[in-house]
Amino acid sequence: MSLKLYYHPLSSYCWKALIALYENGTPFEPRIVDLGDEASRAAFLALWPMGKMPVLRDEAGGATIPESSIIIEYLEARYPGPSNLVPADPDLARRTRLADRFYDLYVHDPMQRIVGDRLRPVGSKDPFGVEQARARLRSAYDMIETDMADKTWAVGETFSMADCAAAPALHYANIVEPFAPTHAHVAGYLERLTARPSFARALKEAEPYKAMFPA
Ligand SMILES: N[C@@H](CCC(=O)N[C@@H](CS)C(=O)NCC(=O)O)C(=O)O
Repeated sequence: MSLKLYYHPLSSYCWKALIALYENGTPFEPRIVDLGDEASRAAFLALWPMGKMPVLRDEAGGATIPESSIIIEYLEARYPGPSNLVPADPDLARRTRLADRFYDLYVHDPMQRIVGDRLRPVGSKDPFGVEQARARLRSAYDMIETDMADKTWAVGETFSMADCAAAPALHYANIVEPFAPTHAHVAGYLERLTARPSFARALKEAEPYKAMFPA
Protein backbone atom coordinates (compact mmCIF):
# COMPACT_ATOMS: atom_id res chain seq x y z
CA MET A 1 0.00 0.00 0.00
CA SER A 2 1.39 3.36 -0.98
CA LEU A 3 0.14 5.47 1.95
CA LYS A 4 1.28 4.84 5.51
CA LEU A 5 -0.04 6.92 8.40
CA TYR A 6 2.24 7.16 11.43
CA TYR A 7 -0.08 7.98 14.30
CA HIS A 8 -1.52 7.04 17.68
CA PRO A 9 -5.23 6.18 18.04
CA LEU A 10 -5.68 8.49 21.06
CA SER A 11 -3.92 11.50 19.54
CA SER A 12 -6.18 14.40 18.67
CA TYR A 13 -4.14 15.75 15.75
CA CYS A 14 -3.99 12.20 14.38
CA TRP A 15 -7.81 12.08 14.53
CA LYS A 16 -7.84 15.11 12.25
CA ALA A 17 -5.90 13.21 9.56
CA LEU A 18 -7.92 10.02 10.16
CA ILE A 19 -11.21 11.89 9.67
CA ALA A 20 -9.97 13.10 6.25
CA LEU A 21 -8.84 9.59 5.25
CA TYR A 22 -12.12 8.03 6.42
CA GLU A 23 -14.23 10.74 4.74
CA ASN A 24 -12.83 9.70 1.39
CA GLY A 25 -12.32 5.98 2.05
CA THR A 26 -8.66 6.48 1.14
CA PRO A 27 -6.72 3.21 1.56
CA PHE A 28 -3.72 3.49 3.89
CA GLU A 29 -1.62 1.37 6.19
CA PRO A 30 -1.93 2.47 9.84
CA ARG A 31 1.39 2.47 11.70
CA ILE A 32 1.02 3.05 15.44
CA VAL A 33 3.83 5.11 16.99
CA ASP A 34 4.60 4.45 20.66
CA LEU A 35 6.70 7.38 21.86
CA GLY A 36 7.24 5.55 25.16
CA ASP A 37 9.00 2.72 23.35
CA GLU A 38 12.63 3.48 22.52
CA ALA A 39 12.72 1.69 19.16
CA SER A 40 9.36 3.06 18.00
CA ARG A 41 10.36 6.58 19.06
CA ALA A 42 13.75 6.39 17.31
CA ALA A 43 12.17 5.12 14.08
CA PHE A 44 9.60 7.92 14.18
CA LEU A 45 12.21 10.62 14.88
CA ALA A 46 14.21 9.32 11.91
CA LEU A 47 11.13 9.97 9.78
CA TRP A 48 10.27 13.39 11.29
CA PRO A 49 12.78 14.79 13.78
CA MET A 50 10.17 17.16 15.31
CA GLY A 51 8.51 14.01 16.68
CA LYS A 52 4.94 15.26 16.23
CA MET A 53 2.17 13.03 14.91
CA PRO A 54 0.57 12.46 12.46
CA VAL A 55 3.01 11.91 9.60
CA LEU A 56 1.95 10.54 6.22
CA ARG A 57 4.42 8.62 4.10
CA ASP A 58 3.60 8.22 0.42
CA GLU A 59 5.86 5.54 -1.05
CA ALA A 60 4.58 6.07 -4.61
CA GLY A 61 5.12 9.83 -4.42
CA GLY A 62 8.39 9.47 -2.48
CA ALA A 63 7.09 12.04 0.00
CA THR A 64 7.02 12.33 3.79
CA ILE A 65 4.31 14.73 4.92
CA PRO A 66 4.07 16.03 8.50
CA GLU A 67 1.45 18.47 9.86
CA SER A 68 -2.22 17.49 9.85
CA SER A 69 -3.41 20.35 7.61
CA ILE A 70 -0.63 19.72 5.07
CA ILE A 71 -1.52 16.01 5.09
CA ILE A 72 -5.14 16.87 4.26
CA GLU A 73 -4.07 19.29 1.52
CA TYR A 74 -1.74 16.60 0.11
CA LEU A 75 -4.50 13.97 0.13
CA GLU A 76 -6.87 16.40 -1.58
CA ALA A 77 -4.33 17.10 -4.33
CA ARG A 78 -2.98 13.56 -4.85
CA TYR A 79 -5.68 11.19 -3.63
CA PRO A 80 -9.01 13.02 -4.07
CA GLY A 81 -12.23 11.30 -3.10
CA PRO A 82 -15.96 12.05 -2.89
CA SER A 83 -15.57 14.51 0.02
CA ASN A 84 -13.99 17.71 -1.24
CA LEU A 85 -12.32 18.87 1.96
CA VAL A 86 -10.61 21.98 0.52
CA PRO A 87 -13.05 23.75 -1.80
CA ALA A 88 -11.90 24.77 -5.28
CA ASP A 89 -13.52 28.21 -4.99
CA PRO A 90 -10.75 30.58 -3.78
CA ASP A 91 -12.92 32.50 -1.30
CA LEU A 92 -14.34 29.33 0.19
CA ALA A 93 -10.85 27.78 0.29
CA ARG A 94 -9.52 30.82 2.19
CA ARG A 95 -12.39 30.63 4.67
CA THR A 96 -11.75 26.91 5.10
CA ARG A 97 -8.05 27.45 5.76
CA LEU A 98 -8.79 30.30 8.18
CA ALA A 99 -11.25 28.13 10.13
CA ASP A 100 -8.70 25.29 10.11
CA ARG A 101 -6.05 27.64 11.57
CA PHE A 102 -8.59 28.98 14.09
CA TYR A 103 -9.43 25.51 15.44
CA ASP A 104 -5.78 24.43 15.55
CA LEU A 105 -4.34 27.59 17.08
CA TYR A 106 -7.13 28.84 19.34
CA VAL A 107 -8.87 25.63 20.43
CA HIS A 108 -6.59 22.64 19.84
CA ASP A 109 -3.31 24.17 21.05
CA PRO A 110 -4.70 25.69 24.30
CA MET A 111 -6.47 22.40 24.99
CA GLN A 112 -3.12 20.59 24.54
CA ARG A 113 -1.45 23.06 26.91
CA ILE A 114 -3.99 22.18 29.64
CA VAL A 115 -3.62 18.43 29.05
CA GLY A 116 0.17 18.74 28.80
CA ASP A 117 0.29 20.49 32.18
CA ARG A 118 -1.34 17.44 33.78
CA LEU A 119 1.63 15.40 32.59
CA ARG A 120 4.24 17.75 34.04
CA PRO A 121 6.00 16.66 37.22
CA VAL A 122 5.01 18.33 40.49
CA GLY A 123 7.11 21.47 40.86
CA SER A 124 7.17 22.10 37.09
CA LYS A 125 3.50 22.95 36.63
CA ASP A 126 2.46 26.16 34.87
CA PRO A 127 -0.80 27.38 36.49
CA PHE A 128 -0.51 30.81 34.85
CA GLY A 129 -0.12 29.23 31.39
CA VAL A 130 -3.09 26.94 32.08
CA GLU A 131 -5.26 29.89 33.14
CA GLN A 132 -4.26 31.73 29.96
CA ALA A 133 -5.16 28.65 27.91
CA ARG A 134 -8.57 28.41 29.63
CA ALA A 135 -9.27 32.08 28.89
CA ARG A 136 -8.25 31.54 25.25
CA LEU A 137 -10.66 28.58 25.02
CA ARG A 138 -13.53 30.60 26.51
CA SER A 139 -12.91 33.42 23.99
CA ALA A 140 -12.82 30.87 21.17
CA TYR A 141 -16.12 29.32 22.38
CA ASP A 142 -17.74 32.78 22.33
CA MET A 143 -16.62 33.30 18.73
CA ILE A 144 -17.76 29.81 17.66
CA GLU A 145 -21.12 30.36 19.37
CA THR A 146 -21.81 33.33 17.08
CA ASP A 147 -20.19 31.72 14.04
CA MET A 148 -22.15 28.45 14.27
CA ALA A 149 -25.57 30.05 14.93
CA ASP A 150 -26.73 29.54 11.34
CA LYS A 151 -24.48 26.85 9.84
CA THR A 152 -24.20 23.07 9.87
CA TRP A 153 -20.44 22.91 9.33
CA ALA A 154 -17.57 25.34 9.89
CA VAL A 155 -17.78 27.01 6.48
CA GLY A 156 -21.40 26.34 5.57
CA GLU A 157 -23.34 23.29 4.52
CA THR A 158 -20.41 21.21 3.23
CA PHE A 159 -18.08 19.24 5.50
CA SER A 160 -14.48 20.43 5.02
CA MET A 161 -10.92 20.37 6.37
CA ALA A 162 -12.04 22.93 8.97
CA ASP A 163 -14.46 20.35 10.41
CA CYS A 164 -11.66 17.75 10.48
CA ALA A 165 -9.77 20.29 12.64
CA ALA A 166 -12.75 21.25 14.80
CA ALA A 167 -13.86 17.73 15.77
CA PRO A 168 -10.85 16.57 17.83
CA ALA A 169 -10.17 20.07 19.15
CA LEU A 170 -13.71 20.60 20.48
CA HIS A 171 -14.01 17.01 21.75
CA TYR A 172 -11.04 17.31 24.10
CA ALA A 173 -11.56 21.03 24.82
CA ASN A 174 -15.05 20.30 26.15
CA ILE A 175 -13.51 17.74 28.52
CA VAL A 176 -10.85 20.08 29.95
CA GLU A 177 -12.87 23.34 29.83
CA PRO A 178 -16.55 22.40 29.46
CA PHE A 179 -18.78 24.61 27.30
CA ALA A 180 -20.98 26.99 29.31
CA PRO A 181 -24.80 26.65 29.08
CA THR A 182 -24.65 29.77 26.88
CA HIS A 183 -22.60 27.82 24.30
CA ALA A 184 -25.54 25.86 22.88
CA HIS A 185 -24.46 26.29 19.24
CA VAL A 186 -20.93 25.11 20.07
CA ALA A 187 -22.39 22.05 21.82
CA GLY A 188 -24.72 21.39 18.89
CA TYR A 189 -21.83 21.61 16.44
CA LEU A 190 -19.78 19.11 18.50
CA GLU A 191 -22.81 16.79 18.56
CA ARG A 192 -23.01 16.88 14.74
CA LEU A 193 -19.26 16.27 14.48
CA THR A 194 -19.46 13.34 16.90
CA ALA A 195 -22.28 11.76 14.87
CA ARG A 196 -20.30 12.10 11.61
CA PRO A 197 -19.27 8.49 10.69
CA SER A 198 -15.62 9.41 9.99
CA PHE A 199 -15.16 10.94 13.46
CA ALA A 200 -17.32 8.32 15.18
CA ARG A 201 -14.97 5.68 13.75
CA ALA A 202 -11.84 7.47 15.04
CA LEU A 203 -13.46 7.81 18.48
CA LYS A 204 -14.38 4.12 18.55
CA GLU A 205 -10.87 3.07 17.58
CA ALA A 206 -9.48 5.24 20.40
CA GLU A 207 -11.65 3.60 23.08
CA PRO A 208 -9.15 0.84 24.04
CA TYR A 209 -6.56 3.57 24.77
CA LYS A 210 -8.82 5.93 26.75
CA ALA A 211 -7.23 5.09 30.11
CA MET A 212 -4.02 6.76 28.84
CA PHE A 213 -5.72 10.19 28.84
CA PRO A 214 -4.54 12.14 31.93
CA ALA A 215 -7.62 12.76 34.08
N1 LIG B 1 0.93 21.05 14.27
C1 LIG B 1 0.95 19.62 14.39
C2 LIG B 1 0.67 19.25 15.84
C3 LIG B 1 0.82 17.75 16.05
C4 LIG B 1 0.84 17.37 17.53
O1 LIG B 1 0.88 18.23 18.43
N2 LIG B 1 0.81 16.06 17.79
C5 LIG B 1 0.89 15.54 19.14
C6 LIG B 1 -0.16 14.46 19.34
S1 LIG B 1 -1.80 15.11 19.28
C7 LIG B 1 2.24 14.87 19.34
O2 LIG B 1 2.80 14.30 18.42
N3 LIG B 1 2.76 14.92 20.57
C8 LIG B 1 3.96 14.22 20.90
C9 LIG B 1 4.97 15.08 21.57
O3 LIG B 1 4.78 16.29 21.63
O4 LIG B 1 5.98 14.52 22.03
C10 LIG B 1 -0.09 19.02 13.42
O5 LIG B 1 -1.02 19.73 13.01
O6 LIG B 1 0.06 17.85 13.01
